[in-house]
Amino acid sequence: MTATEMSAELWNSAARVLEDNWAGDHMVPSRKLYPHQWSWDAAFIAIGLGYVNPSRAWRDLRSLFEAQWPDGRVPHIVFDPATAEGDYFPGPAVWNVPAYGRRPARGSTGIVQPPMHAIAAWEVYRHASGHGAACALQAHTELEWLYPRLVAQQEYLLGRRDAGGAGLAAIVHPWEAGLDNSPSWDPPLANVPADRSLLETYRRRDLAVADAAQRPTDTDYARYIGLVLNYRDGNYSDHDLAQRHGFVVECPSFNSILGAAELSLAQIAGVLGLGDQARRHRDRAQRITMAIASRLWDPQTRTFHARDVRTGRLSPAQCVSGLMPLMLPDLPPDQTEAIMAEARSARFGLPEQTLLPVPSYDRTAPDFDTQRYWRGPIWINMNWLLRRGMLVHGYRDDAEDLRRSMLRLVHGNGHFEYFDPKTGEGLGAPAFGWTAALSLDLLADRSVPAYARS
Ligand code: 9WN
Repeated sequence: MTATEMSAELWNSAARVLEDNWAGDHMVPSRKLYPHQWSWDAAFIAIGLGYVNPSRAWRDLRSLFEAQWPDGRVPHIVFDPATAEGDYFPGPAVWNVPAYGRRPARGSTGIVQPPMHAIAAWEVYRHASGHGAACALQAHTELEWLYPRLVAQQEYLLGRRDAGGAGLAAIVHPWEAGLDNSPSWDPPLANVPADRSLLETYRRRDLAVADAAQRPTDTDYARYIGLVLNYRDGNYSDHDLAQRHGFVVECPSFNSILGAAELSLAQIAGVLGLGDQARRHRDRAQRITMAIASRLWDPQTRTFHARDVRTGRLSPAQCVSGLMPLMLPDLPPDQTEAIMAEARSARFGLPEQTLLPVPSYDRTAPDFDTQRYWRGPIWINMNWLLRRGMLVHGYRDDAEDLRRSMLRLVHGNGHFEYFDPKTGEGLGAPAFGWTAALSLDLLADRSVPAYARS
């Protein structure tokens, strides 16, 4: 098969996944496992929809931000009222979110996910002119609608969630990172009681539709539910988090996205004619970068780690999240080079050595697991962000190798949620939205992010 035929085949299959996962006014990540709208999935998916159906990209982002809380938080799941409680766990009744704004009660969860949306909105806007004048005009109008909401989202995270007081956002649940059972969370989670009787009251649904070996253990799940109940029972308040809540962590991936979002907001403010705001966003991005560089960096391992705000300790695990600060153009050169060295090391082995994209966890760690979720498997969104960082810092050859290895992987194995880091076999949910969406972007877009270093 020629490269052109491969690209056409992949393009068509990806577009089909997005078509099939459209649910009227929003996208679902996967019909099989995730029947509602997820926050950072919507952002990654919008980037792909921007090529095949920009109106849906904007509609999906609107659906998500229509569920934004008055305090600025954007919920990690917006529940589809047409989906039964039993079709996803923990569903609306467990979260029991009160009515807010004009939203009915139980319409969403009360936690967040990484703020990828400004990055997505800017990407969709950037590609809109390719679809003609009407699309370009629509993109401008949508940016005007989204901009204040995106700013409120950042202000929530940088305000109420700055539990460590150093200018970074803390997450209160592993699900907030989107890297659900990454080994980064093991030490902070060890202090959270694992009450397994909770799994008798509340039954897991994921194991009915996915292989248990590829999902979190019951012990971890009991902790996840305990954390949800604690945050819920405190009315989702962020007051005194470090004292009142068992899991309060600064994640390098979450905060790198937070910083990169400020740079996309600067671009958006620019096209909306808000020059002063653009400068504010760039300043904020720089402050977030400096806070990551000083607080989450371990000079011993020469990579970035999650910090437990309650104990002040860095998590020892070397995870793909540690590579994410590469997205930030003002990262000190020494740290930039260290990330590239880490990505090329036996731990992550860029395609040059393995022909595969980077795994979610250190390949050499004794507990590296080729099947279980975020404890080894390859995820396309993480690799897409890593490639973006490479382009930001001018590592064009590595970025191109990574792009090709992602496309090869998805073309050969399908639009799966994640992939075995040794064989490339597809794992988790099939017909997964962001794998398809980002494949479209990788096929179409070889350009450098607008704020890349020259
Ligand atoms: C919990 C939807 C989400 C992704 C996360 C991924 C997984 C959910 C789950 O699926 O998490 O939010 O039930 O395991 O880890 O990144 O957004 O695709």
